[in-house]
Amino acid sequence: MTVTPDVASLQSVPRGTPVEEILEIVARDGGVILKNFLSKDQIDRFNADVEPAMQALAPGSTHENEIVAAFHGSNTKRLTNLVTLSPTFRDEIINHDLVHDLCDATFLEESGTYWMTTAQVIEIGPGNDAQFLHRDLENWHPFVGLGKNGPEVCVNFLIAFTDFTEENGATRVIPGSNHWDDFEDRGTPEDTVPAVMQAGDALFFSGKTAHGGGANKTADEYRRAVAFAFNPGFLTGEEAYPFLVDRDLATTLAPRVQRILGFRSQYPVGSAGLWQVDYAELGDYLGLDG
Ligand SMILES: O=C(O)CCC(=O)C(=O)O
Ligand SMILES: [Fe+2]
Repeated sequence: MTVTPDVASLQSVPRGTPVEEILEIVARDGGVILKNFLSKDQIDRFNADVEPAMQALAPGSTHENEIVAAFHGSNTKRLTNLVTLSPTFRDEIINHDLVHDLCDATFLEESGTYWMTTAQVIEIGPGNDAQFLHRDLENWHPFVGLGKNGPEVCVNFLIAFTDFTEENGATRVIPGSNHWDDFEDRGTPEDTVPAVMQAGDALFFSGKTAHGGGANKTADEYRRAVAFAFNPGFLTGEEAYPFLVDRDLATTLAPRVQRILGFRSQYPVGSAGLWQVDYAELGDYLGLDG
């Protein structure tokens, strides 16, 4: 059963809002807009970092499965391996205090340590249809059945790297859908509200919240986001970063960044540790400091 949205639009919070307050809003509505999550300078530098790779990338999906290809978008570019491509990403964005504070508060007590499952540019071009509505926890299907009472298995920081308008494909969100009784129900476009944002703002939302990329109805505007998402340590991520990021490069990163990329071990609650070498810390095996 689909219900009308609990709130008419997503709440926005200014920089400096306490983590507990942010998480209260997310627990209630399913998501929140973090104003000025990145500075104008960070936006400009990141966009410059990825520009050559974005230019070289063709829009549309290479996936054979029609449903997956539609999900990826006909005139959408998706760029991964941002740790390698962007110094701004690897030195600043991925080491952002608010990201780590929110992930600590979300995951540590319930599940243990956490790691990054994806960081990808999603650039929606003119004429691209709306993405079908979904919940990000659908990637780990048993959690659909566990529904609203299941553990948090994914949180996403969807960062705006251009302004997001209703016309250019702002992400559509169903506030309150994190509380629905049946997570097989993804809702309808009429239930959604647009996450209108300025470049530098981020939509922080739960894996339990129904959402999807909006249609780009403009003639010539490109809507650029980075979806930057986390799993608890009991889940293994979508992208095999230890095989994408060079080991020498990894040694230059902050320890917590090394951990969320898989260069250090995971410690889920109830476990003596996973992602280890001979039952010992992977970071030790790799000779990392700290
Ligand atoms: O591009 C967007 O606005 C949302 C994309 C998304 O939800 C996804 O790919 O999982
Ligand atoms: Fe999504």
